[in-house]
Amino acid sequence: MATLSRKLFEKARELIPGGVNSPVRAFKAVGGEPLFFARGAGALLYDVDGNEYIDYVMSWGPLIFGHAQPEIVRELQEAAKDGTSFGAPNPHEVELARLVVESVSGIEKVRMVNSGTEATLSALRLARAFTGRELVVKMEGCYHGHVDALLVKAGSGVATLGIPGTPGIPARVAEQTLVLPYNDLDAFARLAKERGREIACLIVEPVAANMGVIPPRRGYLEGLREITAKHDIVLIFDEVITGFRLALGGAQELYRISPDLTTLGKILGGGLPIGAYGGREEIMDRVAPEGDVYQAGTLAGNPLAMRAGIVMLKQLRQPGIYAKLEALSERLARGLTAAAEEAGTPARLTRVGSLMTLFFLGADPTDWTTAAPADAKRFGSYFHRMLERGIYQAPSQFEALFVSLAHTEEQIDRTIATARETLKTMRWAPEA
Ligand code: HOZ
Repeated sequence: MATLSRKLFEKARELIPGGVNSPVRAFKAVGGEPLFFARGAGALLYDVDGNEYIDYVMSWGPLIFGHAQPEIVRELQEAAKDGTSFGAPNPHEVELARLVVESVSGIEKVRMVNSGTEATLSALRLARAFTGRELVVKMEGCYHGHVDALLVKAGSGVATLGIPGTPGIPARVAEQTLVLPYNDLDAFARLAKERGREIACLIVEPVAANMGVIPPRRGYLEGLREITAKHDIVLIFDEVITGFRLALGGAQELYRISPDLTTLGKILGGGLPIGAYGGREEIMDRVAPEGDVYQAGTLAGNPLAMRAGIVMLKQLRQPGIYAKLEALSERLARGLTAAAEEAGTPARLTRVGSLMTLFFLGADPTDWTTAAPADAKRFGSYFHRMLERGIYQAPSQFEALFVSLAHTEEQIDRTIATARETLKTMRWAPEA
């Protein structure tokens, strides 16, 4: 029963557009009403009515050690005693910057901001200033925050809710963005040949995770690196989701590719609002006050987010962390795949590390065109049946499942058993 959630949602709708502060949360794509949560502990979430869920959203990625991790909570309590924001330099910024530069190979200098959206919009401005060019290339179905120039054919909520284009974005801005299919290297090679001299940057999620998880084809990222270098186009990896998740050094470590700029967020802040962009020194030195590209923020580098981030990144350096995450993720992926097979459900599980999506599709998706036909209605009934049985997933077919280090094997096995039971029921009642 979700009595209190229902009451809160009613009230929220009177006060907040759609009752939520970020669209996908409203459950519009799966039907029904969102749950309101009271607290989290480890891999578990508790709603305001006292129901318990195994959580695979994990705040959309930041909580790689689970909810309310004691080390982070302790650090935040200490940090708060010293003041929450100075609007002036503090030593923790330097320490977090050091950890980022040491961890991420493509980053020689880094600037902290407050969200992934801020990071991508700043990276775009910087790339345009650095190259003196205006065009931006992005991939259909990739999501880079709600930046005007990057909402064109975007993933995440835009794909989930089927919003064709957002009013309020001037046509002249949208025209500066060229959109290509993800994983189609030839399309980019052709475009670069024709218009390379006009293109400032190419921004891509190295592993697409906002149209569901779609791994890069072999050679795709290498090809992007080669072609962008040839045409002096700034290559931006949006690692807001993949950063510190797929490896300490993110997707660029996993695939051994050094982009010119990288955007970060999520895990970097240990669960507090944060973003960052960084890259080659030559480019980053154009940022004010060293250079002429303006970008600023009162809460940027605030000690709470910095200190939580430092604790997070230091823990991620411990040996065996990523192997453990991989083992848990592999266990879940294998179990879900088997559950779908047993039930005769046409489904495909895509995965890179601890990011995965169970697509209700007959073939592996490789881009938005092949992901979009996934049976979102079937996903909606799967989602609700899992939820009733205590499993909380993103309320959209086109988002990732996030596995954390707080998930236990027992919780993963319980999730698989629940999926098996759920998918079997769905087989007997196809579209209930
Ligand atoms: N854009 C996020 C999913 N890719 C959703 C953010 C939220 O609702 O918190």
